[in-house]
Amino acid sequence: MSAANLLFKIVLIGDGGVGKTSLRRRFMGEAFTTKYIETIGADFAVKELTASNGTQIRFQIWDLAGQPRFRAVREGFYKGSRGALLVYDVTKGETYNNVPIWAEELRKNVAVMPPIVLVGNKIDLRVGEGVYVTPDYGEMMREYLERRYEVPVYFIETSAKTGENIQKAFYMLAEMILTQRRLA
Ligand code: G3D
Ligand code: MG
Repeated sequence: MSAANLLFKIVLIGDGGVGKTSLRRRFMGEAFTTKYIETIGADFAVKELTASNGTQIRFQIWDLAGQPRFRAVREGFYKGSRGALLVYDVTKGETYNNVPIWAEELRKNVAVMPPIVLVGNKIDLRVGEGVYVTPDYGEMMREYLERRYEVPVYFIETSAKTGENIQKAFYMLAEMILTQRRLA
């Protein structure tokens, strides 16, 4: 099958400020253009990647831009997504607590629940004294999501500032989508 046929829409979801846009920018590199979809307050960019078995795919990466009007977003943003990066901020417990709300919103707006990469971002800030979300909590949330939605969920911690694990997060999602596709 040609690469043109392997275009997958993926969505970046999670609370405002957790680093969704930064993750995408890091992944894309500096030179990318986005298309802004005014009516739903979202934008997307396309990035090609090669999976481990050599399969060429293209990701159409959707990201909520600014403050969306939620009703319209529900209709247009999630539709047809084949994978999701669900992001929280390891320095803000509330963003971790809100992960199930985002998963539920995703489920309500897709015909088939897609595989998820759960991303604990901003690990460069998890230094010194403080209350942080630890990897154990990430793993607990991963298990919860997998059990509740019966889809593969992978957990990873990243830093959009240093670039740590950014490529791996997106490539894991690609592998999961391709596996789902083979099983379908
Ligand atoms: P969002 O798209 O989820 O709303 P953004 O989040 O990507 O706009 O990021 C929100 C703020 O967090 C930005 O700072 C951004 O630079 C910062 N940020 C994102 N990821 C990381 C990270 O991994 N580490 C650190 N230290 N900061 C990060 P500003 O100051 O521009 O609001
Ligand atoms: Mg953003």
